[in-house]
Amino acid sequence: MTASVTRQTGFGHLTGLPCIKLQYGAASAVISLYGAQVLSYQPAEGDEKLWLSPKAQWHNNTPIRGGVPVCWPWFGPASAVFNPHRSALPSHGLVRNRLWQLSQQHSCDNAVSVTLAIKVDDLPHTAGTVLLQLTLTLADSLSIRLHCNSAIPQQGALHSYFNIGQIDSVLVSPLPASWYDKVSDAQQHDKTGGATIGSETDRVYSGSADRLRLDCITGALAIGQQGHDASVVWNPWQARSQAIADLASDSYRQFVCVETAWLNTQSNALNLTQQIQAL
Ligand code: TA6
Repeated sequence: MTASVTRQTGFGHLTGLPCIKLQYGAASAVISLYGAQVLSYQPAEGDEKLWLSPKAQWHNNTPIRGGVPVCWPWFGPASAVFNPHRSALPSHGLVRNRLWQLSQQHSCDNAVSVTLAIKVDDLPHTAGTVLLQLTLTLADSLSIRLHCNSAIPQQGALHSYFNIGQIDSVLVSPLPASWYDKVSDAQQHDKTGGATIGSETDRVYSGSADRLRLDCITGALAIGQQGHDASVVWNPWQARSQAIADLASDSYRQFVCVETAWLNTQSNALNLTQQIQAL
């Protein structure tokens, strides 16, 4: 199979953005060095599985809205563990709006892969410098692995935005019968074993399975997960979509986030993988 790794400048309307394109036969993926954010995954030419907001930006320290943002070392607002000085810290950690470096690349008959790395020396809760790496491997699926060998308090999430065509066609399954619902700030239950989206949805499913399935009008995907302790399903729905500057008012109809997360805050190394495969 023909495999290649090439640098490109700009992606879609994100002009000037430094990116790397991986090609493996008819499959391709594009990752931005800004945020180590996967922006595109096409298992076959033109069949885009990820969603990128038409209003996404990468200037002025803005994290890119869409693709697969990397949340690290905290998820959502920084809890007290990560914020000993009670500073104003960004949501979802520190690395979504920083430039990473290409540190390794490899192509062979079976796959093509790149590793991006970033050294972070300004963690509010830990002294010293910590190396964080993201390895992207493209073959008959796309595997995204976030790893950090330092045993420090760290959370992580691969906050994937999936291109679902039509929001009322979405089913994410199998999911645990109980979840923490951020919208109602309460634990919720149902026995259907899956999530459909018909209103604002922000659910944290602890102990989710190693393999989820996303059904939607653009085709089914298998979402493999390893090293996680939770999965998050998010859609802002109409009112929140209108309130988020880098979403268009109807954007909520076009994506669902299915996120692979490690949310434990005890000291640990991190080795989190999400694998996306068209079915
Ligand atoms: O993963 C869901 C979530 O944490 C939501 O609560 C929502 O705010 C979303 O992520 C987007 O966060 P962001 O910081 O990218 O606006």
